[in-house]
Amino acid sequence: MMKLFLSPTSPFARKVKVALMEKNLYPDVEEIPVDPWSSPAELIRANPLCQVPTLVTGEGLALANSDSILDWLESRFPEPALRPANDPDRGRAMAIAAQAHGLMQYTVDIVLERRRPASQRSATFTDRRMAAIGRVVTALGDRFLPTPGFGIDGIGVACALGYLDLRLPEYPWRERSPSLTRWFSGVASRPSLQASAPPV
Ligand SMILES: N[C@@H](CCC(=O)N[C@@H](CS)C(=O)NCC(=O)O)C(=O)O
Repeated sequence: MMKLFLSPTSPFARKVKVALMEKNLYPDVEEIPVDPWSSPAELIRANPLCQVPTLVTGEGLALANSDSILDWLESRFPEPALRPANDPDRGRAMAIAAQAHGLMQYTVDIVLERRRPASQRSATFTDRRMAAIGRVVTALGDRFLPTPGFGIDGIGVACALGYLDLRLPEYPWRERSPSLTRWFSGVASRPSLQASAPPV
């Protein structure tokens, strides 16, 4: 039995949950919902970084960092594969997944910045992050549209866009990219995305 520390709004944790579901492994996973910001002892014991997601394997190994967890899952449970077997498709999927990961991280950065007292906020930092978010959304639609099927690239992009909708609902990313909008609508009904959707 694996254990997954997660919080309902974390896009990184959602990525791991979706991957576990797409690999049909979720019946073997015990969910441990935590708020990492309250520094729960159980999470710190497993992962000194005190972050979600943290996956504790059946052997008791605690893995942090969503991409490391996906790497481990892919080597431990290769089927169904979430990565193309060979280049150039494999490289392309990883390139898209990396953009999606950055999109999540930059959106989280803005959320954290907004939580700071007004006197400590940096408009320069927020503007820099917003500009990059805009570029990534455009690039995902123009040249980095996830490949058919729903592997690490699609999972990452869907979780990143879902998190944009949750945290920056005023940001009109759909206007920037009709092709990305169409792709997102096409995958939205997948059971893994439905079951992991953040609370509204
Ligand atoms: N690089 C990590 C980022 C994980 C992360 O930032 N998780 C956030 C929740 S969205 C967290 O646990 N934050 C608590 C903290 O940083 O103290 C990953 O890909 O898993």
